[in-house]
Amino acid sequence: MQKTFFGSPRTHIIFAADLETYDQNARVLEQVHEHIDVIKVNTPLVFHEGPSVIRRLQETFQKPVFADLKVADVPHTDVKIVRMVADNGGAAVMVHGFVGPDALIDCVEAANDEIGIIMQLELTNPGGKVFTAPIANDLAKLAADLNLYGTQAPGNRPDRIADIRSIIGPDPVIVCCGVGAQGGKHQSVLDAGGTYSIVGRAIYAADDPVAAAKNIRLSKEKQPVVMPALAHGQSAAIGGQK
Ligand code: O7E
Repeated sequence: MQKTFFGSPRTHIIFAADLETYDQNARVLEQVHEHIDVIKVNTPLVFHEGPSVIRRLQETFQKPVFADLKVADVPHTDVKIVRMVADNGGAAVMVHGFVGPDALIDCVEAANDEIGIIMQLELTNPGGKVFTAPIANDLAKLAADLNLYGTQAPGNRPDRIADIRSIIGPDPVIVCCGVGAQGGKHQSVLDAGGTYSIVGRAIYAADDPVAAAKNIRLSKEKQPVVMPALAHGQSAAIGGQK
């Protein structure tokens, strides 16, 4: 059984801390931290602030930090990045599945059960359908065979989340980017078997980031209200999926 590097999901939201500096991201996180489970950092922020930004965010906001560094190199380079994340307080690191089994096995070994390895499968941009989508199911099988902590899936293509869940089984986490600005919906992600929605611009670029985060979070808690006593036994739902 895998460790739960992200803890138990509560809001099922990962905040993509994609603003340029620590301070800019911290200002948003101070407002929205109670509505998110995990903080994701990517390469531009780590270049700007250095890898210590991972521990700084983790300690300040008491949330696991997921280093989305999209590791995509030969094994002896990949493992250095994995160790850099582990040694700087990260909870998980993103590795491209196309690096192949040898590189992934070395990454798992380097992670030493201190951090989770999450495999990138299928990019959410339209061009992601050209080269990454055709290999994504095979990569998902490999992720399952290697017992990785989880995989990515495109949050703006719920049918693909369902495909990937059926391949990897119930236990690994599935982190689904593309929710909000790229068209995906939190409720659809969870209905399709995703564990987390990754949300960036729909929160940090909103006029009111708190209201935005709250709305996304609550969208999964809204149950359809069934109207009683409609004619001919029909029913109608109000609310439900946003
Ligand atoms: O569209 P936004 O603003 O919500 O940001 C989306 C974030 O998800 C951003 O950090 C981007 O780098 C990331 N992402 C994608 O948008 N598409 C992908 O295919 C993969 C990721 C990603 O997060 O990969 C790791 C799970």
